[in-house]
Amino acid sequence: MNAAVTARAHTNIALVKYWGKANTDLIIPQTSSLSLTLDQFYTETTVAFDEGLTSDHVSVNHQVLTAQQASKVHNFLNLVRQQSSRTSFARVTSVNHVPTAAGLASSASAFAALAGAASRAAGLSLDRTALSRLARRGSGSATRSIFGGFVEWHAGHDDLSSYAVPLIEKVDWPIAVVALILDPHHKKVSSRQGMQNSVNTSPYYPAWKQIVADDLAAIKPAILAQDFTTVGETLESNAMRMHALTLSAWPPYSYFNGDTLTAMQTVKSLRHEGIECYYTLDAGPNLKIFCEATNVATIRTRLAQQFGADNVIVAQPGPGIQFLD
Ligand code: 2P0
Repeated sequence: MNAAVTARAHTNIALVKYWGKANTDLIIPQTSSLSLTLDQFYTETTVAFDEGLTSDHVSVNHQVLTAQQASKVHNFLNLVRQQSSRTSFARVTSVNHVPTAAGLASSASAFAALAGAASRAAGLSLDRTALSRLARRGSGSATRSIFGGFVEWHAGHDDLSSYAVPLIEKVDWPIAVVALILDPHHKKVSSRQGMQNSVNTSPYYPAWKQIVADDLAAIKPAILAQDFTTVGETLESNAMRMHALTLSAWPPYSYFNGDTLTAMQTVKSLRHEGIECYYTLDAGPNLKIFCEATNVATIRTRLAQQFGADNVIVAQPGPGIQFLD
């Protein structure tokens, strides 16, 4: 057996969303996107290639996956084997410190950690750009989780040109993201399926591409200037316009539930009371509320009263991929 390698990667929340592929095999997106890596949600993955195995062996959160459940991981390991001299199967052990498929983008941290651990265990020595490209082949949002802080994924046009770059890795800005878990269960429409449906059937898709270009142009200088209001307004409108692509698709669908709408109203009430904060949502009903650190306690208390303290998690900007040896 070759040496085992363990990598830890954090998840990220997109402030300007990725919602649609131009190339589904290579996972080249229709647009660029921009995210913030979070410290509270991460995946630790250990990979060892082992000549003694007769198939890839994958466990997630201490449960062994069936061949069907592990097919994405197996396909990903095939890519790593193609890029390296390894031919043997691998043992993969992964633990998510994030509510799986709760719309907290666990595939981002999972494939970023897998890209790091598998490539190193296979004897490859990839720089972070190459790691970002490799992670992209597992899941689009994983492209960005190689880096910490504010990260932009340049859409590019092929495998070589589509990767993430950090905008600010060490965030010296007292901000936080309050995650509100409204439903921890698996989503009914996967992101992969949902975004493809939007690309293929939403008449608003061309407008979305222009919105993303405009929002990126607005949010990048605002982040650099620590202009909280512009960042907040941009991320909230971007999220709602992404979700408009689900309602305008055919057949239409939505990731919102009733509590999602109630929680949006709470954020608006807080703003009305002078507590400036903004929400975003991914492919699930849970809100992530972007706020200044000085307002975290007030927001947390309000959400805990309404939705239960266990459902409120406060995150700060987090780091890029780390190797644990
Ligand atoms: C994002 N999401 O930018 C967007 C916003 C969800 C909403 O990327 O098919 O799991 O593996 O590339 O990355 C979630 O989709 O999809 C996602 P695939 P992924 O974070």
